[in-house]
Amino acid sequence: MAEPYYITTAISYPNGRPHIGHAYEAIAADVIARHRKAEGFDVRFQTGTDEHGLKMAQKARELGTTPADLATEMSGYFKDMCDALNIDYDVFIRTTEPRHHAATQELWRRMEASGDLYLDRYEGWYSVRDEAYYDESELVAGEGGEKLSPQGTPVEWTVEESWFFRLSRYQEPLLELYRTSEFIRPESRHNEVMRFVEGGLRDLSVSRTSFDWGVPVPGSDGHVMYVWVDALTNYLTGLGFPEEGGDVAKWWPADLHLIGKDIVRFHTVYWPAFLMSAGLPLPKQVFGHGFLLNRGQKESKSLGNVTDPLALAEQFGVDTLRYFLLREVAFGQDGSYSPEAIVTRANAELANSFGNLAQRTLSMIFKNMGGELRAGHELTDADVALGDAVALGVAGLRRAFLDLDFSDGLEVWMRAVFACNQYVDEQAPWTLRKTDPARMEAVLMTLLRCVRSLAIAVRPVVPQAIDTLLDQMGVAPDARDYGASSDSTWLDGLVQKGFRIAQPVGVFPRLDLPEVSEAVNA
Ligand code: ME8
Repeated sequence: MAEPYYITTAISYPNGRPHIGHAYEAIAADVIARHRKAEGFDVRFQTGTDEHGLKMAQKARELGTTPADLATEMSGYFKDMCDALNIDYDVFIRTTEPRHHAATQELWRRMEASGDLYLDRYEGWYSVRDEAYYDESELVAGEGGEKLSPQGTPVEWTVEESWFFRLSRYQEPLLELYRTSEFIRPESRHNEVMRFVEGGLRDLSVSRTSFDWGVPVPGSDGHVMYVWVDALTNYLTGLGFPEEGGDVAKWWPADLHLIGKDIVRFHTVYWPAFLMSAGLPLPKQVFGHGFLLNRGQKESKSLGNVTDPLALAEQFGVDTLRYFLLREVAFGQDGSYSPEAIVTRANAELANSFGNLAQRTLSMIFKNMGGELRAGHELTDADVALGDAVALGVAGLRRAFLDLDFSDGLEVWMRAVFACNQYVDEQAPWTLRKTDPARMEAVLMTLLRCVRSLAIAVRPVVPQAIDTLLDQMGVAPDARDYGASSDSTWLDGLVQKGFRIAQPVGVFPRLDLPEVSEAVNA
């Protein structure tokens, strides 16, 4: 039976429309999910929206609407984004769903039963934007000398009666977890969190009385849960928790929580502590990816540089955007994008290298062999060497992707594409047509097999284009995973069936920079 693999993204605040950071995270998670499927895992992929908390309540007031209506409208845009970017999730969770309230209240009761919750008074610096309390020592000074959170957001002195979670109890178990597993990745985030926890943990305020837009605390009138308690629980809600069997038994603990670097502390300190308290297994890994910057700058309304990810996808193509983001950004680090960088990368690698290889190969088979395929050619050293180079590139991509190292994986893959293009130039099948037609066929069939391997390898990143290409090559829809038959078995099968290559249609068009960038800036 296939091994289960459960991956989640953060659930986004639907207090506005999705931005490029949301698109980046969704795309990366989708590539991981598709890659694991291609590797033969039984995959479950969950995403959604985080609809409670002061931030939502304040935004709704500002817009003259209710938090529930705001959440419903904006959550729809997040779903639309997933559809538009080809994000193949299994579960989209909204934290306002009744099942989520039930799951969160059950987690609360379990933490209470462990003696980890107590009622007290809270005084501290609260940032609504971050939905987090900060220590005086963590604050930084703003330009006018005002106090700001370490993320640079405004803080207010807040006093309220609150339930507390005994986070201080979990310092040692957490350090033990970090030391003995690969719980936090990448390494830089692991080190940050180690240092933070080594510095000591204070108990955490986990309820609010100043507003009511949240999950009610069981048996404590007037208290709603701190939004992060409820938000983190979404990963269990989607599996049907508190039911014990079924999906919880099959999928929990999660294999990977993919999140951005700004919320690593919530996922690697609070979340495992809550789970330990409730007696539940811990997720296997939390990966904190970097931030995406627009020409090196953070997007913000005041700078006027906020980009709609769907407009980018429309301008450049969904597959192009997906490829660019994973190829350009070293996963885990911050990255930058611009129309020029997208076009340059897409043209150099997708259009001129892989697209051109596939197009040249199919069109020479169509023109020079009437589209007919043949098997059983005698192979030269050059043919065998090319097959080896491609096999190495594919294996390199798969290994790197398992390690979430997408840019390196794609680079190794691209080297194999270059090897194929060099082989075409050296073998010059267009001249062999007259001098040695049998050799020309061997060259074209070698290339066709290589194109198939390279296409299947990169399919998780650019699924639409690759499926269109594989359709033209007669690769059956259920034979597009890494475990599918070998290239030679596949070719024999096509020859037996009498499959013919038709006039090919290119799948990676060349992009034109001036037009594209004018359109984006318009
Ligand atoms: O943090 N580049 O929601 P959110 C890359 N509701 N990633 C970015 C980014 C950028 N410029 N900006 C944000 C929340 N992100 C909580 C999560 S999970 C139980 C609750 C990432 O809408 C961010 O790091 O502010 C997070 O992983 C995700 O987008 C949603 O951010």
